[in-house]
Amino acid sequence: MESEKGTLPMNEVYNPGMNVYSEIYRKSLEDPENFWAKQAEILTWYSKWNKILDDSKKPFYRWFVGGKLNVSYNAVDRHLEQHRRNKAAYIWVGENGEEKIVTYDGLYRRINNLAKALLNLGIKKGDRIVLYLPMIIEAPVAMLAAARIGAVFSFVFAGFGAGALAERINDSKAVLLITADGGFRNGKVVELKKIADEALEMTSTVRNVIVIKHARNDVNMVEDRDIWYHEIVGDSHTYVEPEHMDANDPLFILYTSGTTGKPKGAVHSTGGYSVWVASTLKWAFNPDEDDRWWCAADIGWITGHSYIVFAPLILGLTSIMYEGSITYPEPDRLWEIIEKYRVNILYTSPTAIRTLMKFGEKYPQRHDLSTLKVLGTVGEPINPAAWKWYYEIIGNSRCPIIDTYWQTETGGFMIAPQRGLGLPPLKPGSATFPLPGVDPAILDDAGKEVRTGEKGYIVFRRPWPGMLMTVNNDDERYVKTYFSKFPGYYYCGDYAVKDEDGYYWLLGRSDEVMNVSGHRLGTIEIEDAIVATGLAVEAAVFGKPDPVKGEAISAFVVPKDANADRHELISEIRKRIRADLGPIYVPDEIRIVKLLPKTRSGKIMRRVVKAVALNQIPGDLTTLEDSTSVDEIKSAIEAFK
Ligand code: 6R9
Repeated sequence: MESEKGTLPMNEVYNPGMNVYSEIYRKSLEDPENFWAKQAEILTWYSKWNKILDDSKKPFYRWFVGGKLNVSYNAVDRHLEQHRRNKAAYIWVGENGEEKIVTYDGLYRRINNLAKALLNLGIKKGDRIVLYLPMIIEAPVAMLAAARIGAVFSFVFAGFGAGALAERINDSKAVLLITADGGFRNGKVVELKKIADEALEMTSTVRNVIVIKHARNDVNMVEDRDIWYHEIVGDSHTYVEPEHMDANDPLFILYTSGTTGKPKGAVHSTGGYSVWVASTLKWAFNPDEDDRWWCAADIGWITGHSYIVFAPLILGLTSIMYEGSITYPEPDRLWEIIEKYRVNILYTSPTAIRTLMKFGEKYPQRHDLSTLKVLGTVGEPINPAAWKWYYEIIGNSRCPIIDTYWQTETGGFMIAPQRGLGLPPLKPGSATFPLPGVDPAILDDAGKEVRTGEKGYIVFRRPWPGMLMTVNNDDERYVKTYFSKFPGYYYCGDYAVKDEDGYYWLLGRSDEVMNVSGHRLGTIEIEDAIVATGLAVEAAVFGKPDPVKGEAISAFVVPKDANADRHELISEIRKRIRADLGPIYVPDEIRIVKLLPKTRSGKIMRRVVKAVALNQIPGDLTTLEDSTSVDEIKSAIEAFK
């Protein structure tokens, strides 16, 4: 491992205070009750819990049982009394350079106004609300207004298509949708309301749609259903008393891809989740009161939920929020924003770094990046070349890189260097050590721990406060997905290895899930969508290694009409996937074949398609039904050479 990846000389960022980490980590495992009781003071509670962890219904763990709190109170109200009333909560930057500064007081007023409007629309505690929004201030406002009145929100990333949105509305049985006329991306308007209208044709639970005027594109307002945001939220000084929520009331549902065609709705709790995200941000990045924190993710993903909205607001920080592409109008957008707003901490993804690296050093060199003191990454393992560029060119060899390994389901960071507890010497590509309370192990197929340096499946041996409570409407799937491969242990679906110094290296997914530009996409979801176009009888989708995206989507498709024009067919499939699932799901390559390799029981052997397509040895073929299918894949590849 060492010789392969190497350890950079890190004296600048090596903090021998690692013994602080070791001590706290040890306490967190030896005496979790006291540890979490103390840690939970990071929040303000209306009333304290009577039990830290209830594990009587494993694996449905419940944290801070009986505790009462409100997340919107914790994220905003309490800061007004703590001298943060006029502190910026968000510095918002639009793609066209427009800027807006929203103070904690401004956020407070917006949240109360919307909360009132929601109550007026008859939204009650426990109701489900879907948010389909671009990166605008109203996004955190809507999340916190929902939390204030106890409604459970589900955010759908604005890059998703109508089919994906409809599926999430249906699964969550949402009664209200909040969207915008449009959002900006690469200088163009994405017509969100139009997509939402299409989705609503496929759903029946939504009573009202609140529409935010943002891009000012024309929209169709449906009478008695659609309402303009600005018409229902005046700027009067309303106050809505925050609901006293139970620590185990759900805060939100966020859908994520899994190994079936249907996305899973991870349900996160009010208390445990909030304690976890605020604690992990502090431990890993240790931001100062006056730091400007920039998590450059989209709010529609878990990274944005936890580290653009909940954790930084609970800690009372100032965040940068940017709507738009990182390469628009030029590939120095990120660097320009860092210089202009004197950003201190940047948290982004390896795929973004690789994208910007391609354009060369001249773009970052145009800007003064000297305010940066910490850098972070998330979403996939970071390759040493990208790590080095980020460290040397962006951080000027001064800033530690906090590589955070975690998932939608974990709520917050699980394995990461922890600046707040004493940084270890960093090794490029390793997420280093577990956070307090996180108890990882690496297992082989038989469930036995592998030896140091051996690859296996990473699991967590005990629950942690930020873990999902269940899968929406599907307790069985929760148990099956996370706790059945290795009974009693939380199974992440990733491979990992631990080196001789105890560092964890994450090595990618061990299941049928791809990681495309840091986004988790299910192969089967895309296959289903391809077949649903009616143009194909079957499809096999897999991730093909890609220097920028990590993985690119490759699809082998058996057409319904063998005589159809290939080019037309391919472009029609692309078009329909874009509209149904969204642009991020559109395959990078589609190849037409007559048949696909299958087992005798009829299952498509994706592994064989992938191996043959990548010119690797396909492994065991004894279960293959028709061996000519392998030649088919080979000749489909040949045809494109
Ligand atoms: C936060 C987030 C989760 C999957 C996860 C793993 C991959 C995320 C990583 C990483 C290696 C890191 N992943 N961070 N792999 N090193 N630092 O990305 O959530 O979208 O649910 O994806 O992403 O494969 O299982 P999510």
